[in-house]
Amino acid sequence: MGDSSRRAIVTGAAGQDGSYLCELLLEKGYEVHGITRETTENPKAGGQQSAIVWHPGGLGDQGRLDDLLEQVAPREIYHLAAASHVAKSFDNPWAVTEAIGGNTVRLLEAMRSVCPDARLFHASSAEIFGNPDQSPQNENTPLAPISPYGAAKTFSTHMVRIYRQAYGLFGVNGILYNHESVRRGGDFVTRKICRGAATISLGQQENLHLGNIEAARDWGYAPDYVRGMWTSLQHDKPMDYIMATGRLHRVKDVLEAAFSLLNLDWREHVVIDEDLFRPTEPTRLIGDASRARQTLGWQAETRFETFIQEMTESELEKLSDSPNQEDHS
Ligand code: GDR
Repeated sequence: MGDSSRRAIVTGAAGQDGSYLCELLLEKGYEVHGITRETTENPKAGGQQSAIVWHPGGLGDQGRLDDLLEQVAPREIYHLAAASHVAKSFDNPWAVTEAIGGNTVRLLEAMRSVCPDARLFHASSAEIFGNPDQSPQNENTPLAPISPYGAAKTFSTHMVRIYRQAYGLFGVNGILYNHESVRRGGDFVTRKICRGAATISLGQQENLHLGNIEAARDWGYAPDYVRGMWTSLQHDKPMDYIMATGRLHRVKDVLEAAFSLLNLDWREHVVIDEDLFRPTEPTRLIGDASRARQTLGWQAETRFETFIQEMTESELEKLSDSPNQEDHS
């Protein structure tokens, strides 16, 4: 194997963030090992997937994970694998707790026993916050999750902090606010809206069913955030960082941006579906990324309107190329 200072493991490598991050690391000359849930040797990923050394089978087995870390001896580990749907975590809380909390602990344990000098980036989430009186949030805002997903991410975030304090591991929590792209899974609201607008504009669909369109989020662009992940592990001290734009948009703003690009009025097509509302959801999730800006020189650069346009145009192009294509993301 090559130079160990440029060897990285990425969990969740086939997902939106994983695929962008693997591409960034390959560009920087890393030897990249990707762990995926899939059990085949050829999982789906964007870009240069043939250059990645794939390790299918997930993070569920401590012995296997210890062996893998020993064999690869990475300098950097990016832990992006998670059950990422907040709404679904209400339906399946135990599976989400295990997939988020259990996997993080197994990874920390493997690091502690096999490669204690490696550096870990853990993809934490804005969903660890939930008190509307504490907004915008920074790294010192008390954690107050209000979804099973958020509670599991809170647990994982604390475990990274505990391993940093107790064992001196180099563990970074990137507290990531929503971040989108053309590779976003089809169940997340931005991609669902951009795809819906494109489908309606081609006359292939009449309506789009949505939940709470008054909800607001701090939406950024995924490639900006993976740049932040890498940068956070190059700093000499491990810390937690908020990664966010600091700007709030409503779901309605996504609708306005995507539909107006296609000369459509979203009000004529959106059907509000009570079943898509969540039992609870945070209301004022706005990230203050001052620490990342001052310490790492990182900031979210891509504007909301720019990536919503890119996503909408990409959906239109995909549908025009292959009108009956299914969304398997
Ligand atoms: P979120 O993203 O839950 O914030 O988690 P999502 O895109 O699912 O929801 C954003 C907002 O849109 C509202 N909404 C709908 N959401 C979905 N998915 N489908 C709908 O039909 C719909 N209608 C309205 C939601 O109520 C919500 O307010 C994302 C994920 O990437 C997490 O993994 C990550 O940790 C957080 O962002 C930060």
